[in-house]
Amino acid sequence: MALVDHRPAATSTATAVGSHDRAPEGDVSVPLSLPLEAHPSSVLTSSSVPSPQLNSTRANAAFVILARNSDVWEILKSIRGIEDRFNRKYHYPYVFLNDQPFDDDFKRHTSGIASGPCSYGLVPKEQWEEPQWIDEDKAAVERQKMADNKVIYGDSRTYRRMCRYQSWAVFQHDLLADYDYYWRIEPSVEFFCDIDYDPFMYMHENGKKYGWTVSLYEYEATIPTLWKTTKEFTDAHPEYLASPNMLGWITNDKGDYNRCHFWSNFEIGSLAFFRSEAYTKYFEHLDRAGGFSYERWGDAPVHSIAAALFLKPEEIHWFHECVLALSSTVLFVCCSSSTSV
Ligand SMILES: Nc1nc2c(ncn2[C@@H]2O[C@H](COP(=O)(O)OP(=O)(O)O)[C@@H](O)[C@H]2O)c(=O)[nH]1
Ligand SMILES: [Mg+2]
Repeated sequence: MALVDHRPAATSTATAVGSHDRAPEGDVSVPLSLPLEAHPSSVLTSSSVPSPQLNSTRANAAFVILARNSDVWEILKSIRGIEDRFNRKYHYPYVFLNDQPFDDDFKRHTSGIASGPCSYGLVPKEQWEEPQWIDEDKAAVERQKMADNKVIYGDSRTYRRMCRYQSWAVFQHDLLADYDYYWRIEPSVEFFCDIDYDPFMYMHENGKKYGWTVSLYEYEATIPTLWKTTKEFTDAHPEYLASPNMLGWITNDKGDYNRCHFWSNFEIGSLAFFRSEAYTKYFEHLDRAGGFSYERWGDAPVHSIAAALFLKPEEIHWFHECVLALSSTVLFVCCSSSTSV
């Protein structure tokens, strides 16, 4: 059934289109705009919410969502939340990425509730699959060992691919090429309060390069050699270390990684940082070591260690006041409000 947009034309400079269910396959942009009056106003609590001036006061930024077609219902909940709490006032665009082509249902449902333009991209196979130096037999043995030890996602090859992709290649996707900042959204993420300012603009205006809400301890079994491999890199390339940096925040008294990391189900980042020479070379070093396949290195500790080492503390922002995003997972914070971030 064709989806017809009955909403009135936007008064802003954003482009409106009428139907979103005929989008071609592959990388495609589905522009959509939604006038402010089309939204229910019940969740808006602050009278001081700035009126968005589309294309003038917004940052050059987008939400990025890596998802499978089967994630559509959980993704819709997350989009509903971010729209109601924030984006209904700003209409930032969404970039959806998938290792398989998105189906029409996914595109129709997501573009139907997003108030900003939606683009749907395919992850290049060569960026999704393991690099050629990975020994597949060894990787399979290691996955089985983790499965036997009941490590979460321990047996999953696709989860490892996802983590490796989100660690670096996602930032190189063509659909993100023109943006300065991304805000990662995942399935089943809930926003418990209204966000009555623009976090992207906050990042932009205050020179922030990484923003987070919740910090956790990584499962030790998933990263046995991540810190050793990181140290090899920083020993060889001390020139990339920021001064000052947040090494103290991620290490214990013995100088080992304390497994503290920023939860990547919510993160706002500078794309320039994740495309920088320091981060790129760091990722390449990790990738060569094989831990994304032989262990189960997550994108969250990789992003976090990099931010802690290659950024200055003042470039990292804790969105603690209001931008709190949680999933149904039990989470706890491993730093206190006195932390200098
Ligand atoms: N396209 C695609 N997306 C995936 C795949 N596995 C996970 N994702 C996405 O990657 C993100 C992280 O996955 P999730 O299951 O939430 O992992 P968790 O947050 O570590 O529990 C989510 O946005 C998922 O939708 C996959 O095999 N293909
Ligand atoms: Mg998740």
